[in-house]
Amino acid sequence: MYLVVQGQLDMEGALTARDRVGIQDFVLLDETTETAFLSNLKKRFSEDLIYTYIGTLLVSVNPYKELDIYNKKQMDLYMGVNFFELPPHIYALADNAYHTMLTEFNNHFILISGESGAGKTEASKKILQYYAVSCPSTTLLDTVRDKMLMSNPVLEAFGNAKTLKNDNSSRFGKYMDIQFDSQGDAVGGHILNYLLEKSRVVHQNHGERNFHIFYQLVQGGEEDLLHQLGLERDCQHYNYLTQGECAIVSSINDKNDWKTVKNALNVINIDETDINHLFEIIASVLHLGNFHFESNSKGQAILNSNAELRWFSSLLGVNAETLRKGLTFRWIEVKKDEVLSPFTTDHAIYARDALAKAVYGRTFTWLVNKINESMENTNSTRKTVIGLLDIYGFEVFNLNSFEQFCINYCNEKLQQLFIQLTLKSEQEEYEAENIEWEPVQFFNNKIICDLVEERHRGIISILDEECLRPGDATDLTFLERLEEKMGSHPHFVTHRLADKMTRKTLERGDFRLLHYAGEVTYCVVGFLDKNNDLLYRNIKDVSLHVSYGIVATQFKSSLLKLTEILMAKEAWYVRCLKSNESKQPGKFDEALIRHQVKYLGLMEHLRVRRAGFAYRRRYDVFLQRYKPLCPATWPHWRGEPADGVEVLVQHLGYLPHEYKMGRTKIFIRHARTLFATEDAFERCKHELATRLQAKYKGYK
Ligand code: AD9
Ligand code: MG
Repeated sequence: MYLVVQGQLDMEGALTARDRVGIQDFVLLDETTETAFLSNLKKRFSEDLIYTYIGTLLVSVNPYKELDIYNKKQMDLYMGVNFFELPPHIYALADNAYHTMLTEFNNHFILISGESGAGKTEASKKILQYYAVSCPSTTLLDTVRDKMLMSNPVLEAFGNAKTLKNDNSSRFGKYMDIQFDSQGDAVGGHILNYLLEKSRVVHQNHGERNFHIFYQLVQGGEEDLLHQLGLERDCQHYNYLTQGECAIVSSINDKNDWKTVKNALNVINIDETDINHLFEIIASVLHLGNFHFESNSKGQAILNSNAELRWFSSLLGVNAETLRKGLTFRWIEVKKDEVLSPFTTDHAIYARDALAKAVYGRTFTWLVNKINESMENTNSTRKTVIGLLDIYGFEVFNLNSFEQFCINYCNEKLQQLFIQLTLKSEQEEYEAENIEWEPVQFFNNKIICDLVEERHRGIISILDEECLRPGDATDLTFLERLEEKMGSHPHFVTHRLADKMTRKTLERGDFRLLHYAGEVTYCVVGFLDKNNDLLYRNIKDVSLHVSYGIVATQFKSSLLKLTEILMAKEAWYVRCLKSNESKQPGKFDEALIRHQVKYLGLMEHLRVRRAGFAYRRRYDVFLQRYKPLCPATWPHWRGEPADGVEVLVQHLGYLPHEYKMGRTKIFIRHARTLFATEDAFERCKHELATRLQAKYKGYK
């Protein structure tokens, strides 16, 4: 067994290749300093080699340009090949998860992480394509694969948007199970979605857009369709599309994307009637955004947009006059009677926007359900799954609000999961197995997760309490409560403390969290409202049955469930790094990358990997598989499995530093040792089969 560096042997003679393209697995690096790590990454990046391993973890650096490495030929190359025999690739990771799943018949997941714009969504698409294209197929199942693939453009149209960080930023979290039957056929899929950033429907910051689908419809929609929906072919006409002042983006082709989405909707079996409804809803939201309110002499809101009101009510099939009332009056109960109390224009706008968000949010959930129905595998044979997790990445803007708080909390949780599954459990296992071990220090972000989510004490609990407190609770009283309770927490900074610490000063309405990935200053304005996600009752009565609840708490419990789902599976990791802030092809911003390498804990991961053992197997499992390789263990070993394994590896010529014997398992330092054993096993199987065949022939 040998290692290949970009097709050349990694032996002394191939030093030039190694110098030029760096090393494909950081575990083999001569030193484990950050400088050596970055220099290797940079070397490879400059040769368009964006992937590097740390053992079985894949590090990916966003090239911001199309590379010719994602095609059928490449997929074929990686199919069924051992991890380290070819240059690192996302296909290699996908393939290894797949083959391990088939041989061990267990469930896996691939955790793709990194900050906004680092390449998570692209990576998840490449993995899905790999499974859809490369796995064995019977024609019957092709439709399931098509549906899985086509779920992407649809969900991206409705759930992604241009932000300042990323022109195609995911504004929802997505976990997708790909289900395989025992032959390895992809037979079905299921998506769980997490907290869509609904506020984007009604408000976009400068330089950002609403969800792609709105622009696709307005720019790409057929004349007839626009006419039928009462829409103009001009994004500038719609309030909800123009706040960011960048409806047209050079990197995005809304017209083409429209065609792709329409085609995808057909593939995933959404029927014509439902597709029409879907666009009617999108159009109705655009009309709703153009509702204009004026104030009468008493300061009461008057809806002044009859044409838009007519369009909205006819598209959604609701009564126009009831809606008008719903948006301009509040129903209050006085001594069991319902009395109408007029809104101010501010209230009316709030009610309008709340309705738009609710309509869009519900439509998104409906769409995910439809996609799930269409990918559902009705065949009840036993299956295994590979889960793909692609969520919104950590993000910091000039102004950060409730949405960033939720997104960054979610990233904090995933980092915690990574720590638990790699750094912590890995080291605990060595201890439990009595393997001599020099502990590697790492920053455990549990303290930040607790700060946010701890029951009764965390930020989310305090937010809920304020939301439920009758009377005068406001965003600022919430901040006061936070300051009272969190004031001395090492990861929480109030404006008073910020001044004391002479850090960057904070505005009065802000608080700052020291996240694992950096400092973020949050402005509390809107926290209570967004957490309540309140829709005035009378509007609910008019149009929808939308439940409202305490958003952050629901999010917290769905993340908890997700963690449980993931913990029950075998994990694979893709850590995506953003190469530069300006989305330039081939630009390697060293400071930016160094920062990500640090906070993602890549150096610690490398140290644990290097000091540790790439593979471990229970003695009985190891012996059962490899016993044909040694006369003393074949066909039966009568003693303890551990002793049998010792005899076996001695026979195979393992050197003392290459393995260690634990309490219940053998630990093997390098993957290549195990691969060599695996190769020997394959040859042995082949020889046995040939011998049996010959014997059988002779017998005949
Ligand atoms: V966010 O958290 O959803 O805002 P992601 O998902 O991490 O973010 P995304 O995958 O959307 O980032 O990548 C951002 C952009 O980088 C893409 O639109 C591509 O233009 C570019 N990109 C990312 N990965 C690759 C790649 N492997 N090859 C070429 C890439 N371009
Ligand atoms: Mg994304």
